[in-house]
Amino acid sequence: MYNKIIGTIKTTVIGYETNSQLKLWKEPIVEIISAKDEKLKILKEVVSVEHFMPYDILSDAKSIISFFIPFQENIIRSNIKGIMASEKWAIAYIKTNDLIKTINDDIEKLMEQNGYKTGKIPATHNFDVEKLISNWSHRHIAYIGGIGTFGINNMLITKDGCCGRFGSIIINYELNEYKQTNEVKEKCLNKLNGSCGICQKKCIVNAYENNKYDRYKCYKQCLKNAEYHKNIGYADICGKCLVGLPCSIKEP
Ligand code: B12
Ligand code: SF4
Ligand code: SF4
Repeated sequence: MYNKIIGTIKTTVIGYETNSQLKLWKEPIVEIISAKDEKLKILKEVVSVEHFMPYDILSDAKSIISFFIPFQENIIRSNIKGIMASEKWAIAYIKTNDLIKTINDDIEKLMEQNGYKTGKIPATHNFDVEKLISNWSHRHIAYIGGIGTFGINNMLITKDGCCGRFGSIIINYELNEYKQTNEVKEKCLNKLNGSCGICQKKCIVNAYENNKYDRYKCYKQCLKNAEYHKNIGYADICGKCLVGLPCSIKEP
C-alpha cells in the first residue's frame, strides 16, 4: 500500500502537468506519521488548543501522509523583484492548491478501492480569518514527520528548500513506513549559528519587526496581491520573504 500511495502522489503530479501543460513542480517529498505518534501532542501547545488530532478528522485514523511539493526554480526566481507577487508565483499558488485537492481525491479513490477511508484537508483557506490560525497546520505535521525544520520566517525548510506547498491526508490503514525523526538537523542558518537573517529583511511591510511576526500586517499584503491578481483567480499571496534565500530551493 505504501508504494501505491507514493506512486499515486507522483503520478498525479505528472498527470496534472501533462494535462495543464504547466511545468511548475519538482518531485514531491512524502513521509508517513502514525496517528498515535506522541509528538502530535505538540500541536495543541505550539499551534493552538483548538488544533485537531487525527481522530477529530477520521474517527479510526491510523496514519497521516504528509507531503511537500517543491516549486521549480523559475517560479521562485520570478518572485524576487518588485513589491507585488509575480504572476508565476500567483499561478503556482492557485494550481498547487488545486493539485493538492486532486492528490487527495486520488488517494481517497485508491483507499476506497481497497476498502479503506480517508480524511481530506484542503491546502489552505482552512483558517479562522479573525485569528489567522488554522485548526490543521500542514507544516507542523510535516515537521513531526521529519520533512524539515522551521526558519525564522516561519517557513518549514525541507531538503528541497522552503518554496513549495504542503499537504496532509489521514487514512484508516496502518502504514508502518515511519521515518526516524529524532535526528532531523536544524536547517535555518540563523538558528544554527546566527549567520543569516536575510529573509526577515526582505519583508516589504516590515512584518518581522523586533523578530516578532505580525500575521495581520502580512495578511493585509496578501490581500493586496489577491486584488492585484484577481484576473487569474484568488491568490492571497506574497512570498517575498521566501525567495532569493540560501534556503529557498535547497537545504542551506
Ligand atoms: C493561516 C495561514 C496564513 C496566514 C497566517 C500566517 C501565519 N504564519 O500564521 C496568512 C494568510 C497571513 C499566511 C501568509 C503566508 N502563507 Co500561509 N498559511 C496559513 C495556513 C492556512 C495555516 C497556518 C497556521 O495556522 N499556522 C499556525 C501558526 C500558529 O503557526 P505558524 O505561523 O506556522 O508559526 C509557527 C512556526 O513559526 C513555529 N516554529 C518556529 N520555530 C519552531 C521550532 C519548533 C521546534 C516548532 C515545533 C515550531 C516552530 O512556531 C509557530 C507557532 O507554532 C497554512 C496552511 C495550513 N492549513 O497548514 C498556510 C501556509 C502556512 N502558508 C504558506 C505560505 C507559503 C504563506 C505565504 C508565503 C504566502 C504565499 N503563499 O505567498 C505567507 C507567509 C507568511 C509567514 N511568513 O508566515 C505555506 C507555508 C510553506 C512553508 N514552506 O512553510 C502553508 C503551509 C500553505 C501550504 N499548504 O503549503 N498564511
Ligand atoms: S534566509 Fe537564512 S535566516 Fe531566513 S530562514 Fe533561511 S536560513 Fe534561516
Ligand atoms: S509573505 Fe510578504 S508580507 Fe508576509 S511576511 Fe513575507 S514578505 Fe512580509
